[in-house]
Amino acid sequence: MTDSNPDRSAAHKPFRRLLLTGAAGNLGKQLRGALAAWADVVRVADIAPLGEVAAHEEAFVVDLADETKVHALLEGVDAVIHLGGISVEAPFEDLLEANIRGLYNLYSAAQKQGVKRIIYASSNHAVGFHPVTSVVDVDAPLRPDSLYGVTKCFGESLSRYYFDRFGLETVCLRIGSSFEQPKNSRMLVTYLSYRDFIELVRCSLLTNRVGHAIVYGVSNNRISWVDNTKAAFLGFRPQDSSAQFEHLFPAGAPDTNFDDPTQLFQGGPFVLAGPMEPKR
Ligand code: NAI
Ligand code: 15L
Repeated sequence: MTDSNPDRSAAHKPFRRLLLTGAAGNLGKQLRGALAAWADVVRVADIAPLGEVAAHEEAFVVDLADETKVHALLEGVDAVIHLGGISVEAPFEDLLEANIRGLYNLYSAAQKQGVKRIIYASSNHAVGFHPVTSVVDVDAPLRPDSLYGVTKCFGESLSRYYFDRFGLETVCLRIGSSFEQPKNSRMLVTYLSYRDFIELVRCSLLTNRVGHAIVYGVSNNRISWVDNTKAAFLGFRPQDSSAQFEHLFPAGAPDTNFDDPTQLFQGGPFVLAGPMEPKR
C-alpha cells in the first residue's frame, strides 16, 4: 500500500488516516502509540472511554452496533485495525450486537467510504476444536470452539465476501494469547508478545496486495500448533518466545485424561464455555 500522492510522500508516513477500533482495550492500548509512526492522523474508537487524546488523534466513543455512527466513524479513513468487540465467550445476544451486527456495519461503511484495507482481529478460537495433536495451517477447516469463535468465523467469511465482491482487502489475524505474559501452560503454546503483535499489524498494513489473507498470531514459541508457511508473503517474523515464562508452568507428567476436552483441543477452556445463557 505505497502512497503515490507526492504531498503524502513528503510526510514519509504511509497513511493519512488510520482507524483503530477497540482502542481502549488490552491490545488497543498497546498498539495506539505505535500507529503514530504510520499515519498523520489516528482515529481511535471504542464504546469505553478513550483516556487522554494525543495531538495526532481523533477520539470517537461509538457502539459498533450503531449503524449511523459507524458510517460517520469510517469517513476519510484509509485503513482500519479492527480490534473492537467482545473478546471472550458471551451470551449470543451480546455477541450478535458487537461482533456480528457491529462487524457488518464496519464493512458496509468501509466499502461505501472507499477504505482500502482492514486488519481484522480474528482468533485462534475460529479453529479451537482442532486437537492439540495436530498442526493447523491457514487453510485448515474452521472448527470454532465457542459462539465467540463462530463470530470470528463470520468475520473471516464476511471479509472474504467483501474482497471478492468489492476488492476491499483484509488480513485476518488469528491471534493466540496476547497478554503481558502467559497465564497458564496452554498459553505457553499460544502466546503472542505485545511486540510481536505490533509487528504483525505493521506487516499486515504495509505489505503490498494482501488480497484476503489469514495469518496466525503467535510468537516464536518452543511448541506450536499452527503453521504460517502460506502467509509467508506478509514477512511476519516473530522475535519473542514464551520460553522465558516456562518456569512459571513446569511440565508435569503427560496428561492422559482423555475425558478432559480442555486439554484435548487447542481452544482450551473455551471449548466448554458456551453456549451461555442471556443475562436477565
Ligand atoms: P479487549 O476486550 O480488552 O478489547 C476489546 C475492546 O472492544 C474493549 O475496549 C471494548 O470496550 C470494545 N468493545 C466491545 N464491544 C464494543 C462495541 N459494541 N462497540 C465498540 N467497542 C466495543 O480485548 P483485546 O485483548 O484487546 O483483544 C482485541 C481483539 O483481538 C478482540 O477482537 C479479540 O477478540 C481479539 N483477540 C484477542 C486475543 C488476545 O489474546 N488478546 C486473542 C484472540 C483474539
Ligand atoms: C481470545 O480470542 C481472547 O480474546 C483472549 O482473551 C484469550 O482468551 C485468547 O483468545 C486465548 O485463547 O488465550
